[in-house]
Amino acid sequence: MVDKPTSRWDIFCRVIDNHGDLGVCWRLACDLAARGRKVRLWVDDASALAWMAPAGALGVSVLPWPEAGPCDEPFEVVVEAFGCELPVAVVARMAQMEHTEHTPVWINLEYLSAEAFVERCHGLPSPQAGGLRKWFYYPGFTPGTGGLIRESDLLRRQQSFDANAWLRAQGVVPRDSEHIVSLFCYEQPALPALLEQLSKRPTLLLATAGHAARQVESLLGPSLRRGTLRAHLLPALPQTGYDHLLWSSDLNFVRGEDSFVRAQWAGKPFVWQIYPQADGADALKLQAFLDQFLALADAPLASRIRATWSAWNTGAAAWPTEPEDAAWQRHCSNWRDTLARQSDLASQLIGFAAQTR
Ligand code: TRH
Repeated sequence: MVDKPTSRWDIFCRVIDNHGDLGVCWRLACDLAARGRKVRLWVDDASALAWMAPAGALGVSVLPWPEAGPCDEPFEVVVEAFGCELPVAVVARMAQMEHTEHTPVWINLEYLSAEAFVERCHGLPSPQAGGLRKWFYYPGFTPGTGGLIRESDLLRRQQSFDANAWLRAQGVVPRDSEHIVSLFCYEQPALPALLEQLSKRPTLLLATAGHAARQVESLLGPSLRRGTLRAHLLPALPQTGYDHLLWSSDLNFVRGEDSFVRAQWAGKPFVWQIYPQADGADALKLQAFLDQFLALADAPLASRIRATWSAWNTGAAAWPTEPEDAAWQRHCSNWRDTLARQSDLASQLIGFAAQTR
């Protein structure tokens, strides 16, 4: 049974660039809806949902960003994603509702990071004009944070997933000895070095639509082959299909925020291209994650992974790790199991909102 005070949620999302802002908000909206909540997702550019979520989701309505003028009555919980700044009318309406039984809980859902400030700032209130309070909510990798999006049936679906059948349905037939590598990246100066290394072993490279497919095609030419490497260019997949791609691959190259998290749930070796930031903040964020992720790894494995991730994020020509590294595989599956023992983001948000109201 759904507890009444948190049964209806508004999520506000502005698309800054790429697909992560909407990708995270969509997954969260679906996960809340699957737990019996009614969700309105307000977004300034919903166009990517045409391929990311063509079937929509029961319990989630997607609405255009409310421009100036009177607004709909806010729901019990209002999530401002990534500090996107709520429409003025929504804040004004919430201020009018202040000190009534209908006052919404206003939560600012922050970007994911493993940096130390996350545990310090998670769940802190921030007083706003009009007597309102906004709560800072940080996803993260430790019990002292808001956790990660993990649908209740995610790991069960993963266990019964038939990778070969899914690949065949995409028109992809791997050969017996081939390693399957998925590629989702930004502009990537280290790609030539990676392709060179992959061309020395039987590899099937599945390049996602956009930057990855374009760069692979331009480096390999129309044959999409080099040595024992062959590539396949994928269309833009629905989010569920992208998860299936991660589960079907032996090694996943991911980027941004949402694909990075989903690769961790896949439990397979992954390499993260961090979203580049002008002030060097990306390097700190990358190191903070590696420190947590590798805390229990043995020293030789940790240094191989650090070197590989560093090459991928700095465009270095060297390519230190072998895709078939068994210790790397074990480490990623143990990491997934550790994360799965923590409470997920939607459950924690629901608990937090109920407690705060
Ligand atoms: O697209 P990203 O780089 O997104 C972001 C944004 O740039 C954002 O502004 C920034 O702040 C953030 O990174 C850190 O990468 P991300 O987060 O992995 O989002 C991609 C989404 O697209 C994710 O939900 C998975 C989805 N996707 C599909 O649904 N189908 C596909 O075929 C692919 C390749 C991705």
